[in-house]
Amino acid sequence: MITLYHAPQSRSTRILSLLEELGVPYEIRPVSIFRPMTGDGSPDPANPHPDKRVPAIEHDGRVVAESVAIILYLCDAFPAAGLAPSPDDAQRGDYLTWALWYAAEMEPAMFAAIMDELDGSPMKRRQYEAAVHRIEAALAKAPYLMGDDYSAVDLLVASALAFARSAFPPSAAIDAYVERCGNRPAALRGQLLDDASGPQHS
Ligand SMILES: N[C@@H](CCC(=O)N[C@@H](CS)C(=O)NCC(=O)O)C(=O)O
Repeated sequence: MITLYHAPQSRSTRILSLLEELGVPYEIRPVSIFRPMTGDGSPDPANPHPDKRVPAIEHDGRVVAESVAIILYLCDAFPAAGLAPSPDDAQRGDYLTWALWYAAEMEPAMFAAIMDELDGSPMKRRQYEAAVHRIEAALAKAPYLMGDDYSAVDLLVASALAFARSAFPPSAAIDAYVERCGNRPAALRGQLLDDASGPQHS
């Protein structure tokens, strides 16, 4: 059994969608978190995440934290859903590159844009422009980051684009990609579960 430690409208929302994609049994354990944007909420002692953040999962007594780690872990543990190339697949390197690139490059660039830090830092501006370029170049070639098929890295990247769409430049290709990924039945079910799991937060 998998337990997802979840707070609504947070980075754990995409793990709800992932679990729906995987079609495996799981339970949602709501936890409170501190919300730095509003100052609401407080860390929950029941949350096994080392920093009392979300997402965290527990699977067969093991705790996994960090969005990307959880996604890689679950897609390998439940390969039947076909969301990740196996370790011997030729696309595995590409998949790991996108997943780690998201955490190391895209998310910091996205938050630099959200916090209006790009004009004050040529280094952050360069990282941001490289991130945008990489997404646009991939979507100019194919409907998904790794080609014709949806994968877990699309769930990751598209959820961030949806969360902070205005932090990225206007682009019909990005809009269509966000819609394509967000309209998947599993993503819609994940969103409904998120809406039902707690009060609205800004
Ligand atoms: N890099 C982490 C970030 C986790 C994170 O910051 N989660 C936020 C919610 S979106 C949180 O739990 N914040 C509570 C806090 O900062 O104490 C991941 O992707 O899992």
